[in-house]
Amino acid sequence: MIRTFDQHHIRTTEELNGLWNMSIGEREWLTSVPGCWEQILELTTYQGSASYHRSFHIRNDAAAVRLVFKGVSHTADVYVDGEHVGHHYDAYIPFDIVLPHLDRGEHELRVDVDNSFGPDSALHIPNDYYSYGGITRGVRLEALPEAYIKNMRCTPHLNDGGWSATTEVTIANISQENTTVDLQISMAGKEATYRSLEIPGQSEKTITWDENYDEITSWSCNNPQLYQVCAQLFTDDLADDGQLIDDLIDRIGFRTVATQGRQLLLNNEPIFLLGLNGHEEYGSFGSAVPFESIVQDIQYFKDLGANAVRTSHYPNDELFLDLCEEAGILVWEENHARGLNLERMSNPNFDRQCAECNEAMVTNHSNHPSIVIWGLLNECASDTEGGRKKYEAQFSQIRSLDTSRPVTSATCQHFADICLDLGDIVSVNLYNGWYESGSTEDRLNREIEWIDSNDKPFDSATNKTAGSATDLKPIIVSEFGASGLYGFHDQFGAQKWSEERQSQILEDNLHAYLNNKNLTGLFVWQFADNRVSEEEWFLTRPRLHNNKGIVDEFRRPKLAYGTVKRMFHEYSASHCGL
Ligand code: ADA
Repeated sequence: MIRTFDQHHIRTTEELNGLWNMSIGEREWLTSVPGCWEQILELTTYQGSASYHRSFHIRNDAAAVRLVFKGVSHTADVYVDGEHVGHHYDAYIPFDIVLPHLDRGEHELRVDVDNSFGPDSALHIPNDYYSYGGITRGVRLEALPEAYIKNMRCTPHLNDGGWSATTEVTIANISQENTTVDLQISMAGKEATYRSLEIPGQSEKTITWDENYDEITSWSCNNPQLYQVCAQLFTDDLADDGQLIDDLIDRIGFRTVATQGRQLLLNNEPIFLLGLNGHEEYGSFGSAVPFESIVQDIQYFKDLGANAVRTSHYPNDELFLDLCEEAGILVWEENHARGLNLERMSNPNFDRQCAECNEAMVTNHSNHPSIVIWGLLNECASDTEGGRKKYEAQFSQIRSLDTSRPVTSATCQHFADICLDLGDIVSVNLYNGWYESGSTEDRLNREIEWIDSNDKPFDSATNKTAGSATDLKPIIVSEFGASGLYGFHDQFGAQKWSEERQSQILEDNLHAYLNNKNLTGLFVWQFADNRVSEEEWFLTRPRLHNNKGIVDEFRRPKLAYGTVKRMFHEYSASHCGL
């Protein structure tokens, strides 16, 4: 499955998920796509390259064929009938390849996949999560007509209590010849028709439809109402029996998100984020999380009383986003970068690989109503001038692609960060009780005081923040937590790594944060334990896992699960209606 709903009723599509052949040198395996090679027992620690192959069948004449890869970890080289047709880096963003006409009949598809670390890879490095190997998300084959709907983007607006939306549809003409088409777009009982659109050969045209909508039910956490938006393309004689040649269906929710002072506003109402951080990973399936497990995770989030999730530290598969918006879970979606110091950020590929990730994340996911915050560059060098330049560039890139959501970055550069003025929200990762000791309330208050006096424009001449005081910004504790090894109990609750101690630390942190009027939200680090790289991490990560999950990697709840659940529910009950 690629999405939880059909995106096409007219365009012929076929999922290439299922059994593929995989080989490393002379060795061959039958394996699943989506999948990670770490699920094969003898390959659980293999890092390197592997070749995936299968055949596919073209049944009808089509002008072109599009191959959609939702995620290959982490570098892919794609071959069709032996010819190299595409190269892609970064496990966490989708890519597609449009191939001009392929004859009817069988064709060979081969994907060479590599998950090794090296200078070419600025973002996949030894880290506190694992860069698995394989075709880890779904693959789809699509038959395209000469003119096809390449993209559709829909942004809702709320003005004086009424809803409107701007829908942009991009049509691509892949033939050499000019073509003329008709386009029909429909949503929530409204429809617009554009006739005789001329599209020169090898070019694209974007149509913008602004429309007001009545009787709309807003998308919210308690009532996550979704609407289908459908674009249909016809040959240029719609009035006179035009042929339907292509379509694209997506789903949106009518909701707005904004910040005002300390508040985050959803549909103009303040909302407090009771959130969880999560890696895209499940036990022995690695980053190829089975659909059943994603559904179960969402059920856990609801059971916990959480209303938000942060996709730390990279964009997630759309199946996860689809399910979040069906369940009314808000998403902070983050670009791919974790803990990169200035030296890492100076890798010659860093800027380009980040820019590609940002662009793919925002352009592919902007229709998802669940996404309410874009995040970038978790815990990178925001305490250096060199780092600041890169933060500036990435904040501005994301804002140039989408102005409808606040942008933030989670920092660990306590009392030293020089980028706090750049984001719409200030987000801090605080590990009081685990890496630091002392009173959590005092620690938080010191941090807030410092943030409020330092989230002003930075002046590189004086190396200080400058300018007059601006409005206060929302502050989120984007990570807090403690490790607890599943099944390790200390009845006195004193020892670190025990489930009891983990639960106590979370209780103490939650108590401080849920009672602090200056916070706009919090995200527990983390929902589930995740595997980490052996290089650089084995000394501090027992079982080679980050064990701060409130469930383990197989979703078995630890004591902390009950604590978080109780405190989230108590908070919601006491703030009901606020
Ligand atoms: C950081 C980081 C997380 C994780 C966490 C921890 O804040 O953002 O990815 O590594 O620390 O467990 O120490």
